[in-house]
Amino acid sequence: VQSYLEEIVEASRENRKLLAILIDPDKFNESESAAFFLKLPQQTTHIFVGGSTVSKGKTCEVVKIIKNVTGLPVILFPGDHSQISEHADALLFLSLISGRNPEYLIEQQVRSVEKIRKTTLEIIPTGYILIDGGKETSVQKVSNTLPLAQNNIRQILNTALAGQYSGKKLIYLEAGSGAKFPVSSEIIHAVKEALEIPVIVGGGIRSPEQLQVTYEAGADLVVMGTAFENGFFRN
Ligand code: 1GP
Repeated sequence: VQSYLEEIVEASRENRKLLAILIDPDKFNESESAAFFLKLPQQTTHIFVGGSTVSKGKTCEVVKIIKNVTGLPVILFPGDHSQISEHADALLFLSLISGRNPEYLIEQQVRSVEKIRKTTLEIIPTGYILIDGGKETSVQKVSNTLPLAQNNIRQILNTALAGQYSGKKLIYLEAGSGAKFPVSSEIIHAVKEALEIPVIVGGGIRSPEQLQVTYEAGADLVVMGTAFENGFFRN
């Protein structure tokens, strides 16, 4: 099997757009899981699993259920070191590089290592950049860091490049789950132009039109969560 990262890099090179649906384990309803997967858009390529805070043991439970109902790759998108499950396929090894809180730059990462070493998860180094989405999101609250302002494109761009230069394989531009407005096309375009690695964009993208706009701006992979919490677009 080719690596999950390689698949994303190749899609990016060939301009094939990817769509990840984000499942928050605490909000996942087991009895409706089969119906949930049937209603997902056909173009869905990945399932991401995670949340800023998730109750203990829930991630593992939910990943196992998801693996039973779909053949899509299941990638962990953990809010902290407790959200790691050996049953997933890969792990976004996130560093919150927009923030200045060592807890989410390196401490959680160090604390996750012993667990990760016991798994066969593919580890994908990812620079995670929190950008203002018009309201205080749970990433901001839990991480106790400030998002970068959307008009400070220079700072966002420099942060993304610093991520690439320090070896991150993906850059994730995050407006936060349930953001009032998503990351602007101007930001996505500027980051995509400058970077050599794939760009993930998420937060506040709710309609097929917004999804299209995000792709056109240059996102390689878009993450949608809230819009699918009931299994379908809530236009
Ligand atoms: C959050 O980027 C994801 O981490 C998805 O956000 O729930 O707003 O789609 P939404």
